[in-house]
Amino acid sequence: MVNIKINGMPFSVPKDSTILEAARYAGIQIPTLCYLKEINAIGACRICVVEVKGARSLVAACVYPVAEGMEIITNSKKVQQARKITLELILSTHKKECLSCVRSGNCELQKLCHDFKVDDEHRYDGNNPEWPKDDSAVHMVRDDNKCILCRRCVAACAKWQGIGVIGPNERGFNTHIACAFEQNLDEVACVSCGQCIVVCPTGAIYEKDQTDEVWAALNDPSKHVVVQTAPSIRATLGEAFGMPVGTNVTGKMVAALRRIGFEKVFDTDLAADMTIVEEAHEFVERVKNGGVLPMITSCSPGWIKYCEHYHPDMIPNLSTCKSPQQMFGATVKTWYAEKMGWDKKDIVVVGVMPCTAKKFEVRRDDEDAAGSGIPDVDIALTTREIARMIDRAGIQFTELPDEEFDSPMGESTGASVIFGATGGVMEAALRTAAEWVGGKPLEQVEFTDVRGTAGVKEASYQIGDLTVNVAVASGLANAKKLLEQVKSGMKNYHFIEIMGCPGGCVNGGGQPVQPASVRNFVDLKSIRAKALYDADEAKTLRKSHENPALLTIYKEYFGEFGSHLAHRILHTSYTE
Ligand code: HC1
Repeated sequence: MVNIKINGMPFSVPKDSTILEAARYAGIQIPTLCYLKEINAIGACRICVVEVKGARSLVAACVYPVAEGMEIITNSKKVQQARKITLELILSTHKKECLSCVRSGNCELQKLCHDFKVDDEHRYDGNNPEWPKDDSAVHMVRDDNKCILCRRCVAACAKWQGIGVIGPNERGFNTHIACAFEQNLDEVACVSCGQCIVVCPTGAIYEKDQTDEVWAALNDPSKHVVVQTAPSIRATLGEAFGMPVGTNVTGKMVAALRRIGFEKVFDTDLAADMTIVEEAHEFVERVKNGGVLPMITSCSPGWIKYCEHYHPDMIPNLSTCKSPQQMFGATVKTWYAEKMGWDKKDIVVVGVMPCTAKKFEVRRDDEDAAGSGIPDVDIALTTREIARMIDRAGIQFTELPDEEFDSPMGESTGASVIFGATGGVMEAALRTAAEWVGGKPLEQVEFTDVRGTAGVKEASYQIGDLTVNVAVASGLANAKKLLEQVKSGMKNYHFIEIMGCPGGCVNGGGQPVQPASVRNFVDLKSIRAKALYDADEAKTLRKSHENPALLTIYKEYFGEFGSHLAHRILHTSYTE
């Protein structure tokens, strides 16, 4: 520990802290813009400047380390003036469309301008380049006219995901963030994960909004509009309405969707249970018949795109199971359509997903089980988009009663709800595989070694006669490390779970945006995941193969797990 003074008050703080961290220990928040914990400590934006006694000029708190006896002033007139001028300079190149901007009310630049009383937005206006919007990708739009060059998106893409398809192009006033050689995003190997969106402090990057398409379907009396919600949405949607991180809002979410006007409010969790029975069946078959191992999970579309682009040699290792989102849509447009006497052409399936890559997934080839080019899922919305729909409908989310999903496709087990956290798919699959192979009920359903937010986890379990080696990775930079170890023969696994986003879907690119002031100091991934593990524990049924609705669907339609029909409707293929 070292002894320092902040604003004249003595504090003892860990010796390796930066001034930013030390101030936080002392209960003082220093504003930031470019800083992102662990991946973007570059001291570039100068918003976090503070005075240090004896230093020749103001220093950037995010990179400046504390030292014994240091005296720091975080809010002097000089500091406040410097921050205000910096904000005015940032505004001079910022497209000020604040009334209609998708981030209005949740923009870090807007909040700082308010806090520092920037009352002349045009003080330093001059001639600026105009950048064309890049809306070439299926999932997102980049508007460099709102970019403040903080480089958080560049760091997220390169360091969390190990991809690096964006970076600064040109110099000086012409500096802008784009793909190499000014290619459009749809021309490079972007995997659509959306991690760049959730770290952007302004409205420079955002998902392609499809809410108008959903409103149009809801207003069309010839359509049956069915909504499904991914496992993690219940643990995050409340944040969009000011509720604490980690609040489980399942009941209010269902109530809100019903009030928006969806004819059926169903749960993707049912299809997560279906994924598990199909995947566990596929795994057991591969082990018995000498199939390709390790088998790797296939429900994260960002991971699938990454595998196809960057590791096509591993495609035979991918499970052929469609993701739960797609299995759900395929089942609605086959079994459920028949049961309800609905024409599959009149059904609109909307997914509410934590993930921007799901917008890409719905358009993949081979995701049209009902045939005639009818997609399994019509529209994938992010958590943020459904929150905007709830707002537009005037629904008072926090005041809603708790309601239940519709039957039968709202029934699920604890195994499915943990899909939203890294390790959850593996744990769910192990619960089923262990029971099938062991031939007797599992006493202990928790596989805790695969829980937690570490980027890579591994464990070995005795299942029947086989010691099954498993690994779990989240975030594609971690996935890359793991795959390299597998390819080199350094590691020998039977089953691997990979999720594209660090921490899994709870931290997906479609989740509510938390500002850096929260993101840098609160472990969003763990707190959101805890809500899912608590939901699992509260369930009576915790193994996918015990889901009664699933058993009915197989009895009435698919037959055995892994049957020919199940393969045709619920499995998919990949392209190099
Ligand atoms: Fe996920 Fe999945 S868990 S991919 O992580 O398998 O997006 O939440 O919906 O499809 O069920 C995401 C989450 C989600 C699918 C499921």
